[in-house]
Amino acid sequence: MGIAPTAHAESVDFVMLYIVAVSVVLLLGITATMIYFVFKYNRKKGHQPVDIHGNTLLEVVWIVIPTLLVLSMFYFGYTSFRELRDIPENPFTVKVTARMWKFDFEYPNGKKADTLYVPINKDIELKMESMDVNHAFYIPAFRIKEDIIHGKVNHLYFKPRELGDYDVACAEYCGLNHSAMYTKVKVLYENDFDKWLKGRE
Ligand SMILES: [Cu+2]
Repeated sequence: MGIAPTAHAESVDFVMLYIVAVSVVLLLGITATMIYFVFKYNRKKGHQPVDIHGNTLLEVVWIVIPTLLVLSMFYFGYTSFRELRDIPENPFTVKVTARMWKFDFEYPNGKKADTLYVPINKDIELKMESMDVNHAFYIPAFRIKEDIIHGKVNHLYFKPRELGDYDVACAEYCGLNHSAMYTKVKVLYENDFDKWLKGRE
């Protein structure tokens, strides 16, 4: 696995791994304990259940540990969500228009394209509108997705740190050719991007 194409993708992957790791530890721990107890406290061996009601230490442990775990999941999830919502000052803004069944991109100088070209290491803001039904703008490699709702302007923010071509998909069923509603985001060096932006093609 290479380096994640955005810092945000890295934090999303971290939250995912963290939650899966905690879940696996709990699953294995609980299952192992359960199986062990089934054999150890087998009634046929003469064991009688013990009343643990009022055991303060036990109650504190099973309240505090799960609470801390759940709060830590919330903390990591929320901070990586904030990265998407706190758009830095003066981003490079591209207008996105979604319609059945393609995306159009319009740049500040009026240039239009059906592929999203962006410069590397710049804050990119998408201002997204729909001409017809609801769509969703999804860049799986960047771990970002936002609905495009008819009659509303929605925003998406990212900062690419790796050159390359990444898939863009519509992620909201929008009719017959929804499944073909794909394009690319192409991350270029800034001078290549400027050349493209000023050029005719
Ligand atoms: Cu669509």
